[in-house]
Amino acid sequence: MNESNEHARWGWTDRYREEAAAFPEWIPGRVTLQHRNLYRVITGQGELTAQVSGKLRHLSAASWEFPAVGDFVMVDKADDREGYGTIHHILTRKSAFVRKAAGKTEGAQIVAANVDTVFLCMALTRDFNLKRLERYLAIAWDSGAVPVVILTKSDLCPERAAQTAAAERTAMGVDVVVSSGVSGDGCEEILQWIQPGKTVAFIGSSGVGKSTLINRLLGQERMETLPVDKDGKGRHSTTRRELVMLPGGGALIDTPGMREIGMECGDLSTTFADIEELALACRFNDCRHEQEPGCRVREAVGEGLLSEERLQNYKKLQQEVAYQGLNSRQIENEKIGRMFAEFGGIKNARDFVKGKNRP
Ligand SMILES: Nc1nc2c(ncn2[C@@H]2O[C@H](COP(=O)(O)OP(=O)(O)OP(=O)(O)O)[C@@H](O)[C@H]2O)c(=O)[nH]1
Ligand SMILES: [Mg+2]
Repeated sequence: MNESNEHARWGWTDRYREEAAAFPEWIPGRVTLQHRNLYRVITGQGELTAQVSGKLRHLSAASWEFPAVGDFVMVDKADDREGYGTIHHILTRKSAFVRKAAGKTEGAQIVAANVDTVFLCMALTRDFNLKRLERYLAIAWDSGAVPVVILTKSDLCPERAAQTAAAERTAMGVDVVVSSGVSGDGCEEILQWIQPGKTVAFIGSSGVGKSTLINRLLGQERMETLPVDKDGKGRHSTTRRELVMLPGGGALIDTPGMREIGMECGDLSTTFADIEELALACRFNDCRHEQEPGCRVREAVGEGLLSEERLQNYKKLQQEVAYQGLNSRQIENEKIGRMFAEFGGIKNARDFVKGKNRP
């Protein structure tokens, strides 16, 4: 991408430009699609099909270290094959929505990178599930992107006031939009987040209507959609994550419905700010809110200020976060640690830089 206004509309900012300047031999681009080890990358000089360089592959131990849809990357255009290239470097992500790989106990997977707003989509039908929403919110807060809750299929649910109010209570201050890809309900509101220079991603179970909503917002049948089965379950019609650059500026990422969303990462403190605030008044700093004396959280349950169910869900998620490995900040630290291993660790690297900067 070059310095043109057009690229700024795609989210290319000074922050990326400065980092990219360290690699003058390569050109910057943005990953729009991934299929196994092949990537589609859009650059100022057209679209390329690219693979990861041998060195980058060698340095990348975990899947989150490989390029993901939404990443800004430095690529080398192949001299011998028009339209092909090699990805040498991933520019530092400003946000990453991470989930646990389906069916595995470890291995974080990046669903979308460099997202400004993540639309957490949940249908107002049988899909509606506040516990799942809590999980999504925790992961979204940890990702660095701002969550917005989208309640879909409003045309199928005339009585939605109670569900909307319940979602608003769970989301605590996060915007909740009621929408329909069929009637167009809520679309104008959603479009307010889709601005030049911004990236949005749609996340949620299969069949909730993410792609239908995206088509409605785009005004064209850009994404494939499939009817839900007789149990109301989606059929995984979208099978890959894809970023679409909008003609008016801005980028939008459609994702396949998730079967499972693990708590590999999750910022519980924002999602459960009410409980964490109550916990500050507990007598013991490490209060587990079980039988401890002076527990303000249990008191609040007794007073009807907090539901027992919400407290149990908080404890369950807390355990998952504790046991299922690293959160994204730890992942980032671990990565930095590995990058500086040859200097004898991050501390030596810092001392080295300080020493260099000394007059
Ligand atoms: N009535 C109604 N049906 C909808 C709406 N949105 C989607 N549908 C239908 O629900 C089915 C699933 O929609 P999709 O857009 O494919 O769902 P998705 O969330 O993209 O699903 P995956 O790609 O599998 O993750 C399709 O038959 C759509 O026509 C809506 O707002 N109202
Ligand atoms: Mg879809």
